[in-house]
Amino acid sequence: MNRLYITTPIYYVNDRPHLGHAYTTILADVIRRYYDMLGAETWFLTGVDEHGQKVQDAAKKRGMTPIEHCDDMQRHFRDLWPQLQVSNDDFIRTTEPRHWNVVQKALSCLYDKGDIYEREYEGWYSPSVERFWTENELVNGRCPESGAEVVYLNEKNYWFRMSKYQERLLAWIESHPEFIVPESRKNEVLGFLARPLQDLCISRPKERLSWGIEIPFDSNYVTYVWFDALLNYATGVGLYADNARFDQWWPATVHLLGKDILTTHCVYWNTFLMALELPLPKHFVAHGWWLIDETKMSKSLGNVVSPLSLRDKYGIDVLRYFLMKEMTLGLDANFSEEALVNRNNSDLANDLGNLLSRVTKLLKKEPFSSVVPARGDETAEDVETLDMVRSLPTTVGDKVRAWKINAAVEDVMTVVRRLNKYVNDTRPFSLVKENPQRAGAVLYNVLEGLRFVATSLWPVIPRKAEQILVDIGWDAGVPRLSTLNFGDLESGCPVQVTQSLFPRHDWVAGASDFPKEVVHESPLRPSPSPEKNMSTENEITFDDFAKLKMVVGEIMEAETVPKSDKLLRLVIDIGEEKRQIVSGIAKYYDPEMLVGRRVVVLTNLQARKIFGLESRGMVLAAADSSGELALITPERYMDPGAEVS
Ligand code: ME8
Repeated sequence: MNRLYITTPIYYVNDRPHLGHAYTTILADVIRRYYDMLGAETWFLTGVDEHGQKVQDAAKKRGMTPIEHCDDMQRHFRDLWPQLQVSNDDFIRTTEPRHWNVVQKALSCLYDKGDIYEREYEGWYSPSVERFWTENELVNGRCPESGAEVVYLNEKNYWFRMSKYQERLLAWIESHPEFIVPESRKNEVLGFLARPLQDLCISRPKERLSWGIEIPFDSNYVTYVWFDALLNYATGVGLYADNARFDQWWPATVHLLGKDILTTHCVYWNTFLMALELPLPKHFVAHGWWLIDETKMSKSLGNVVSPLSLRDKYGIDVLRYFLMKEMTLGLDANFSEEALVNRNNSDLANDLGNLLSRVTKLLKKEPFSSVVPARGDETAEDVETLDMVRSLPTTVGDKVRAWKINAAVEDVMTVVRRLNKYVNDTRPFSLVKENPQRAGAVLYNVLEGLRFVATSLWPVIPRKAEQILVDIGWDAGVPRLSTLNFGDLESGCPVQVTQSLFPRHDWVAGASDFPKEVVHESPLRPSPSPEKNMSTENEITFDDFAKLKMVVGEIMEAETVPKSDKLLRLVIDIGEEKRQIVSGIAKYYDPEMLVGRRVVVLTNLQARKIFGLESRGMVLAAADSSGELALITPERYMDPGAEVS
């Protein structure tokens, strides 16, 4: 496989991210880094789900408009990822114009081909999970999924002919054994599909829920949040906006998800794609839950663990290592701070840290003078250990391709333990007196072993792995797994000892608990801006204001202006014409990300020449005190040319 397009679910912005969200996103990052090392071209998308009842309710609780709430909350997700060493390529918000466009086009397409139809429906509606249930599906008269109250509704809605695709989906799952992983989840989906599939209600009347993407053929409705949310995966790589890019990345290689959202992904999403005549993703990988005291860690239960508090206490590499090692694909895992400390002490401090410090400390002494010793001939004593080292990239690569990250990490740790045994058996610390050459050859083998280990663990613990490589005298950057070659480490390169690379941590039973965070005990509010002195000195009259002609425009083209790092050349459809505008936003927006966006354009600004290009008009943006810039966009879909006043 030479290309990987990997996604995480887009998380609801009804609350802050917790360890469960961090797990899926770090897992995606680790897989992506492994594929980079295996020589693939990769693209990694994550983001946030901003529409629907949950978000509307959360905004209301905080006394904010939904978009104010989303603008504020999305930062907690967007800003978290770099702090956890996650290197996503794109971060999508479902309120972005690029996404509305896709959702509305997809809805129109399905409506035109008759896969969306109108129907009066009477039944039980669960506001908590935003869907209808039949009488038989209710459990003790309540929502079977959330346990919350249901209400009886009679309303006209739009429905997607999901039932039409049941047979095709079943046949697809059965003929593609790796489509849904692990097997237990595949069987769950097959079980679901063994019953007749119902059509899916994909609209919500605005009088009940206004926070959503308007249905293009009926302005009294917004679309169901899942119809909107799932399409993010296609928006993210240019569906209906950039065909070349879309063809490059679609179908997605893998959607990662928790087992809580299996049906929406494996049934709803695949049937939407079939109806839209788009290829299906290659794999759905559903992991288990992080539990606290045998209960799912979740925002609504208020038992969530903050990933940043753990990072601050133990360091990002320890946290990433623990999360990747502790959860077996498909199974639930219990989180406790004690387990994290134990895992750190046994694997990182004892096994790996000890191996590294034993050899680097020995190499500081004579006759080695802190440099990589010469490689010797391979003896019978070496073969088994070195064979294990040499086959590590292949065994790790195989496990990664099977999405078994914890097993890949275990393979690396097996080699670490083997190398420790090799040092114990060959005793280079005693051998150095009688046979310094052989002692040097043993140490060379261990250094090479550590180079294979650090490279194979780099996706999980990038910082520490890079430090190990430097310590053992390798200064050529992180090697690719696919090109690792035993013997490439050059003798004579400097070796160093880094103190406390893998410190032990103490765990005193009952002394402290993990940093639990009960989210929203008091509503989160953005910090109030300092009082501004609203001087009347610069007031303008209404007539002055009326002179400004501002309209909504859609960006058709965007490219950098040669020799300028600030400017972009934009072509904007403003309704009756297309305008070329040169705008100073290059530092804040990638040109690719702008195409399809709707912006506000001041159209009657005198034309100017900027860098030799005629610019007719101005794109409006806001700047905050730190100089960060954000484009002004209409709050919902508007045709180009709509007047702003
Ligand atoms: O479901 N253990 O968003 P969400 C492991 N917006 N992973 C967990 C977890 C736990 N205890 N809790 C959450 C939504 N997760 C929708 C998705 S996608 C088109 C729309 C992770 O904020 C896991 O990946 O409820 C789970 O599937 C996801 O967060 C749910 O996030």
